[in-house]
Amino acid sequence: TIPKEQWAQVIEKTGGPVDYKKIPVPTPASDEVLVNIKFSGVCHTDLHALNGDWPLPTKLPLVGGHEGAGVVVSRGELVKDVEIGDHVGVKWLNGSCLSCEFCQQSDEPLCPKPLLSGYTVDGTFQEYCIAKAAHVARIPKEVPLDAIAPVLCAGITVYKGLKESGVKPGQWVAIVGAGGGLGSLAQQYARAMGLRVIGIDTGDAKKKMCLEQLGSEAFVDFATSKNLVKDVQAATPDGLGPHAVILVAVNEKPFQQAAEYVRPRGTVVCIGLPAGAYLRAPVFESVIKMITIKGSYVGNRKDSAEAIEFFARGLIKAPFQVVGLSELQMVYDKMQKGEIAGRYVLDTSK
Ligand code: 8ID
Ligand code: ZN
Repeated sequence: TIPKEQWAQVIEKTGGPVDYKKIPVPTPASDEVLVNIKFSGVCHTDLHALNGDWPLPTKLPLVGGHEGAGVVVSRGELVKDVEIGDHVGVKWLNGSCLSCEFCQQSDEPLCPKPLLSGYTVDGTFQEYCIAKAAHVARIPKEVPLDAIAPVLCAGITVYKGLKESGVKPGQWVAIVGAGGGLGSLAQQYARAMGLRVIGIDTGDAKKKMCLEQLGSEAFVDFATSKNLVKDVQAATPDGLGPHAVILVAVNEKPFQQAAEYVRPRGTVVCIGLPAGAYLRAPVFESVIKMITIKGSYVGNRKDSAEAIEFFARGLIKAPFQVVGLSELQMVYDKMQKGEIAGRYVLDTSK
């Protein structure tokens, strides 16, 4: 039976704090499902939402969260292809119109009228969350719901970003922000896709994790390197730099360095969204090296299914720590300081 009230983490005003309190359990509309969220990852996007970092306002009050893994407990009358008891994921893209040009061509993240979990609609930092049935990710029953949670944003996003980079098996990719949530998964997806990886981040804990656990063949510490551009290029055997750069850092500087060390004909993929940041690249080198610089934004439903399939096949193992939903503020404090190696996952029952 579905309770009338539930525990949730609620933001009353931009800048916080988050308030752990009881709120009503919502009722799904005709094309929606109600998901009993068991676990939710905490993405840096949730912290950007709390801090009001972006030029797009959030709803208020707001329940954040968009890496929710759980069980369908009720559904609207139009929902035919999701069953009660199915395991599903609630993603950043909670819903889209399904009829615009972008939705028609499977570019639904570009829909001009998206519903964004934990941003424009309430998200997964609650026990019961609503999502459009057409957009929930299908999770096979044998996949653990705690470990799959970070895949539902971080995993999908980096998998899509790697595909968008156009790199081929055997080529080199630099992951910038390798020690964080997206970065740790990016190394695992890159390895599973046959790529060779350079991790860029800072600190011995993240270095050890990248080299010993996640599959980076080289690690460059951005805080201690005397010449980052040279060090990254030197990590490739011919010294010409990585074929692609995946930027998942939350800092403007690396967005201005990547074009300098990427290999000629290479691609810089921007994914991280630091507040107020601008891209910068030298025109001369960008031209004579024929560089591509592009953005990549989450993934469509097919990318999502593929990212989950890689995980289900046992190819993706990234570290995560589980704490109670009630401890979200502690996770935000650590994230703000850059102290999290990997991902935190919240157990909504605690
Ligand atoms: O679809 C999208 N484009 C999308 C999807 C999901 C998340 C974008 N994002 C964005 C988030 O909003 C956030 O801006 O990706 C960014 C990374 O999210 P995250 O992985 O959840 O953040 P994190 O766990 O805090 O990791 C960030 C890492 O960056 C490192 C930090 O040390 C940390 O490990 N870092 C920083 I800050 N500056 C760096 C630098 N100069 C750096 N690493 C290398 N060089
Ligand atoms: Zn996210």
